[in-house]
Amino acid sequence: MATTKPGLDLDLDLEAFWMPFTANRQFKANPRFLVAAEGMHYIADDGRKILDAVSGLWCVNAGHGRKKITEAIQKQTAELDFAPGFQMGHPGAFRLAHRLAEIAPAPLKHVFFTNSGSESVDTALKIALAYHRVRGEGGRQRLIGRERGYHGVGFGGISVGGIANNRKFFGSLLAGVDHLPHTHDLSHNAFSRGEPEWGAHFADALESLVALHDKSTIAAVIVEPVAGSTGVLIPPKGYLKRLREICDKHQLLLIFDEVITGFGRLGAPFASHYFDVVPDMITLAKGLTNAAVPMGAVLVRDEIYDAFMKGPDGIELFHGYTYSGHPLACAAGNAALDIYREEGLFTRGAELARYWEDALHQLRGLPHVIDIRNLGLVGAIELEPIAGSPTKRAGQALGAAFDKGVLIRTTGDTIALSPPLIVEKGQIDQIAETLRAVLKAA
Ligand code: PXG
Repeated sequence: MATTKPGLDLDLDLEAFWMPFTANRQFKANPRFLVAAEGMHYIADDGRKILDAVSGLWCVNAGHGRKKITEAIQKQTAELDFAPGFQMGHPGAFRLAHRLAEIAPAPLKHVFFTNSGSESVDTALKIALAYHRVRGEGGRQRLIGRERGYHGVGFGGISVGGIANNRKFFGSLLAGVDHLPHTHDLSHNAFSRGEPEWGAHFADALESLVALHDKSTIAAVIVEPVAGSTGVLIPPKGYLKRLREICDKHQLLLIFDEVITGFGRLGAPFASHYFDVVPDMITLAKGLTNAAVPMGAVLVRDEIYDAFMKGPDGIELFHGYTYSGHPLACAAGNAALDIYREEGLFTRGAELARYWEDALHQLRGLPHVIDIRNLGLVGAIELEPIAGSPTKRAGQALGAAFDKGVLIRTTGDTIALSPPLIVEKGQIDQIAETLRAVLKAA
């Protein structure tokens, strides 16, 4: 296999890097490189400007190459490159935790740092199990996820997750996990604008799981408020509130996985604010540092933290990572929060949501478009699969859009869109017009 791409001024060994979630052979036969980024754009290796309609991978919420973040990282690495996080502290981590707790829904006042969304999810699941144990209900060991859920790739995350390909290769996973049904039903909800009217009753499946397993065996329920990487599934009106009520009734912890919905994606700081539903823990990553340095976090409710702090002297939670609260990540996180605040990016999505919605729904009626859905600055266009070749139609659209200068994301046969929150209306038009041209030809 060729080790260099013709025209690319780099001598690259394409085989050494086993690329994540990538068809390696296909990519390496026809590689696509991004070599620089600024604002709303990437620069491809052929020098073309590519409009980023997906915030990298749903993570560069404030746009690319933000000077303030770059400078904060540079300053931090010159001053204190690393500090051990076990039995030692550095100010940046405490500062960032405090600021996150200020933004979080009121009772979630404590922050555990990780390095990714996957680690945040596994951390939250472990805290849930340990919490029930320290308060004397160690029988609550069952975890409940949802079909089509994506919670990263750790063993905890794939166990509660609901995407078959992410699970089936990896053995028996965690024991004692069950799943709620997903809420996606095009026969009722196709082309809904915002939250679908129909489907809150899907939450009642949690009552059935409680009846089946008994509440005394269930520790926690984890869901994405809006499922992202499984195809942008918007929760039906009232669904999340109902889940919260059922969790309260049976003392189940409710975890919102806000790795995608956090940091302004829906036009509010977190989805929890947007839906006015307060979970017991929130998992974060991605936009936390505007993706400039890997970092994740779990926001934890007072009562949970307090239960641990009342235990015997010594380490309260036997969990943590070498890089929990890494100084560079904290510097990037603090700078990202400054930008989100100064530029009003937590609520900019709300101002643009209607324009975004209209731009996307104007694509209704194009060939093979079977659904369009949106919320805040997230959107999806679902295409009818080519018979016998699922994912191919959307995959071709991705290639065609890239050739026309717009980076989109696809999952199955759904095009997923989540532009940086600094997107301008003209750029929303460009995304929609590019997709119109691509889909017309599909
Ligand atoms: N939870 C959610 C809800 C996510 O979306 C993770 C956890 C895991 O985060 P890390 O940082 O471990 O990857 C995610 C990640 C896509 C795509 O294109 C989505 C994710 C990652 C990569 C690609 O849909 N989400």
